[in-house]
Amino acid sequence: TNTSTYKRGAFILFEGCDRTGKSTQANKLFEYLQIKGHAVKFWKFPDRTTPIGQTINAYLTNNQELDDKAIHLLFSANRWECMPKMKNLLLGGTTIIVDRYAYSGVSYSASKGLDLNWCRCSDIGLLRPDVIIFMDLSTEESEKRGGFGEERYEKKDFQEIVRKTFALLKEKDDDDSLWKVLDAKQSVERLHEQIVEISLDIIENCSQLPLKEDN
Ligand code: Z5A
Ligand code: MG
Repeated sequence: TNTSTYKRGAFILFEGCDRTGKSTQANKLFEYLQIKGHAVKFWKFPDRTTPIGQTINAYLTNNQELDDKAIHLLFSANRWECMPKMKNLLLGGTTIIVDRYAYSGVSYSASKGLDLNWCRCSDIGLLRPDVIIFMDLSTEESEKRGGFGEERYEKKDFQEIVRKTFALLKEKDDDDSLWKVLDAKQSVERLHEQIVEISLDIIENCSQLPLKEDN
């Protein structure tokens, strides 16, 4: 192939605590890019459709108990099982919009008291996103949005710790310019405008760069 004209897709990741609007914005971005004629796919973690994902779902809905480390590794395995497909799509020029990923994996598990560095180990070598759109919202605000309290981690005090752990991960990141922290309290439309701008820029700028791995 002619490397000067070859363009890979971008890996655009949405992260953040509960009810911060990740899925709303990820879906809106997906629709926008699709209408504009981009090759684009949507991916959500946990992917509850696979056998591993079904176990994760049983755990999150409080239908199954699992050791904290065992469930952490299953969340991670759920990402690993998707890597070949995701890699092929990106190399084939398709942009993927991902709703939660390894940063959720580490933040939620470490917030339960597991060692942060131990938590990071099982995700080493996964594809690295080209941008992390971090939806930041106070726990007071997210609680107002409803739907809180049905799944395992949906408790205010816990969410507070998760938010701090996400902030720590950003701080520890070798390349914290990857993180775009947005004030998730803004309107859906206002946020969408900012996300479109960030995403078009990333799609353009990463198209000639090699895929990177998480470390
Ligand atoms: N988890 C983990 O432990 N380890 C891992 O490795 C991974 C995940 C990948 C399930 O995740 C749980 O798994 C999660 C982390 C853990 N723990 N919890 N709890 P999930 O992604 O399946 O969770 P979810 O059910 O999709 O909820 P969510 O992601 O927390 O919500 P969201 O996607 O951020 O928000 P939303 O659905 O777009 O919006 C929430 C509500 O707010 C909704 O009523 C919207 O209409 C409203 N909304 C959205 N935007 C706005 C604005 N701008 N203003 C006002 N209202 C808004
Ligand atoms: Mg969601």
